[in-house]
Amino acid sequence: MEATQGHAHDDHHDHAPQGFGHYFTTTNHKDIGSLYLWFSMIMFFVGGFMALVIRAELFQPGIQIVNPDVFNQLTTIHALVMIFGAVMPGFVGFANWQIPLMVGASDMAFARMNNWSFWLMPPAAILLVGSFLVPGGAAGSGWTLYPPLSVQGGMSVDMTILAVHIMGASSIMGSINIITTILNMRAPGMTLMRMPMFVWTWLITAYLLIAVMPVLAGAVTMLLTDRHFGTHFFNAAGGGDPTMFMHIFWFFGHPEVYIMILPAFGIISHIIPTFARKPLFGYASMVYATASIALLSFIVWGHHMFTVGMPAAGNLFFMYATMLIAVPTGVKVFNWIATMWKGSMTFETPMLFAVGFVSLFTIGGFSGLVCAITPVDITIHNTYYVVAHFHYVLFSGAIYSIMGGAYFWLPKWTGHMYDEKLGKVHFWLTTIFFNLTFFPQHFLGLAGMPRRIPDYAPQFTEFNQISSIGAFGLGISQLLFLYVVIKCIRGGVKAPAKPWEGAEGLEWTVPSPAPYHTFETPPSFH
Ligand code: CU1
Repeated sequence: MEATQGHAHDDHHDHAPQGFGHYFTTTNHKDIGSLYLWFSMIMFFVGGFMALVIRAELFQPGIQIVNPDVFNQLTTIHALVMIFGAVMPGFVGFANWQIPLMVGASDMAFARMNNWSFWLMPPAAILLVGSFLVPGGAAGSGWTLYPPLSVQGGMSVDMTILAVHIMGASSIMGSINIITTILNMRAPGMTLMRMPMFVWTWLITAYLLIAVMPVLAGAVTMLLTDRHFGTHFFNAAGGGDPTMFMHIFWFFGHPEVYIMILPAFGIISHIIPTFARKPLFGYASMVYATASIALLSFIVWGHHMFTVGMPAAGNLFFMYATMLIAVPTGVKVFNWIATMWKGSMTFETPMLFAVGFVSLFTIGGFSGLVCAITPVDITIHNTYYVVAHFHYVLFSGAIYSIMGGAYFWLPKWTGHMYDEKLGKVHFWLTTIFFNLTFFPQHFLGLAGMPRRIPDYAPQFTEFNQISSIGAFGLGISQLLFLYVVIKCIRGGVKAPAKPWEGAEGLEWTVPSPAPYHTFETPPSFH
């Protein structure tokens, strides 16, 4: 725009930041969605790099690459970066892009707060990753920050606590935005029980976040005052109780697990009907199963602490409550399979990731049931079996859904088709190397190899070497994903309005009769 002295209303345009600067001030849900997704991608590679250092150290027994302190710091920050930096922001990116489009809203309800929610994330990431550089190195207590180790640690623990606070604030604001958008800004005709499944899963996830992020904030604040203000919340010598931290932490931590998987269930519930060319089977049961999982997630936290000496009645309660979650989860898996049953299926990359999700996440679900059995867990607690279990849930669960969802919606987001052949190569390399990395860890755990230890007894060598080779293959394969995404953004075959033969309309994931329009174009309100 040319200089326009005397036209005050043009000033805004004259001073609007251009180029990347525009992203600092944007209130557009699509821009903010892209910011979250790129942030997630960067954190995925940062956390993945740490994982590769861990796997390099574990390639043989003995200490070769990093000392035990740095090893502990790597396991701690790898987890925090992947959970709070890669998985959660990835799903928030999908929420920003898709929820307004799916419910027919013009944008998120609080567009400026949306900008702030995102821009809180990079400082938190800098605090987390930068804590390696301060004297004493990053926090080495594990991502659970258990006292007394986390009370004794250096200033990196304070940086981690501050990072957790900032990311928690971001999550709470994001959740308020999502709930308000969904409850107040749906287009006429979009009743709650007609909402696409991804919207439902995020609505429930947002309530989980608002319920548990303040609990985590309380726990780490008590940790902070124990560290610096002479309180003894978690200090037995002062009348406190370190076990109490575990109870508070896992009251947050278990719902957090579902925060990282419910939006994945939503994404998968869009991909499978599209490529099976059948409406989602059991829409209402999917909604109720999601809500049941969310409610049950609040009463199972004790399954993380079967070894701390709870009464047998407590252990048994947490065991049975945990096993109960298999019921609604089973409903979902049944519904996905029933959706595919006799469908006219094709296997483009998003569908490969969705079918991979259903198969491999279910393995993680079953190993979770194994862990839930109190007497079994007492023997496998703190072993590699647990590491294998939660990587099946988080990688072939959460990450598979993020990648499948990215391939699924990239044509809509960019206007171009991605390279299908490379996408399929990416899926198969990922799936082969993922299983090579994590399946042997079940055997290591059952044989008694402890987690979070840089050295191990020689009989564990072979399975560790297989796992480490798999990890490097897995890490390198993800560069292909980055390449396919960049290539798709920069150009390629123009995507039609409905890239997947018209089968991806929202009517495929809502109950019949479908809404009278599918919001492919903004609905009119007169
Ligand atoms: Cu749990």
